[in-house]
Amino acid sequence: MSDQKNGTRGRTERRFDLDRFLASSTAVVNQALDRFLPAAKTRPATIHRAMRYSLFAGGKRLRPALCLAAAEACGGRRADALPLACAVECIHTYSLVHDDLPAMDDDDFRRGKPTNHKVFGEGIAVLAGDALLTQAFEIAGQCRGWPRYSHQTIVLELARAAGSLQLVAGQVADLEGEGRRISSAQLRYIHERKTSALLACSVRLGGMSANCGKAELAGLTDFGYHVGLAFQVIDDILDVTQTSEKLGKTAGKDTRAQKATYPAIVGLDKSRKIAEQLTRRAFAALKPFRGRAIALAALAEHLLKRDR
Ligand code: GRG
Repeated sequence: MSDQKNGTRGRTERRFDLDRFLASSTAVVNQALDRFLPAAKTRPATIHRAMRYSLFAGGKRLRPALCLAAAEACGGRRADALPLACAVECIHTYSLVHDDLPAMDDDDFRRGKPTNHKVFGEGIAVLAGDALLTQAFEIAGQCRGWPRYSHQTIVLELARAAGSLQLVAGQVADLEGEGRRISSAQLRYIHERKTSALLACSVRLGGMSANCGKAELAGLTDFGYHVGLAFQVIDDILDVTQTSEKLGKTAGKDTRAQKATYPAIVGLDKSRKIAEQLTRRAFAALKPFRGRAIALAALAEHLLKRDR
């Protein structure tokens, strides 16, 4: 996207140091996750080592960053959003561990390391994913509610994003679509659920932890939805344009698995344009924040321009 067109890049870069924001959000999230998870030596040590192996393998921590940035945009405190940011990262990591299993995407390489089942075996990898998903709800279960968002609302938000109507639904449609010709509408259905739902949940939970108002929550939902869709289009582009070393996961898998992706259906150039359009829609969703969502805007731009 050209700087002139979106009018955001120059502004966000002058006023906002995204690298610093990401470094500090990653550091606090890693410390908090370390506190929330049982120590590696806790019996049965194998499962705790396996959970920690994938959780601390070097993920980009984008969902937690979005959660913390959303809380800040709504005038909230980082400490209030932090447990929810950790819960979302546990769900995300579980989904990757299961996605890599031979019964799913069958991958040997993730976050720059051998996948969980390659190190611990398939049985333990299934259980590590299960335990990470459960851990997310244990963390969320310890959160307090806020005047506008009860404790129950927070837990429901996570459950709905991770459940059989969203994250799991996306994965089912993805699996069933392999080797088949699918329409752009069906592809959109997959992306909305497999990717967008958890990104939207991340920013919504950040807003809820700041006791945000109705208009702010609607803006965050719209922002998360469009950033999530753009994120997956870029992910598909990177799969065909980058190396495995750069991505930290096996490149070129979508083509080999005959997966429906935007590059496969509309080509690379059109896919880039679609990602730019979606990111513009995400910027537009931040209007109600009148400049307070600078970290979210910078993150949206970063996600569009990322190369891994
Ligand atoms: C229920 C058995 C069972 C499995 C569910 C839901 C699911 C498995 C898998 C979906 C996982 C998936 C691959 C979603 C796509 C989202 C995506 C592009 C993930 C990569 O996110 P990054 O780039 O990864 O943020 P890092 O490693 O940096 O955190």
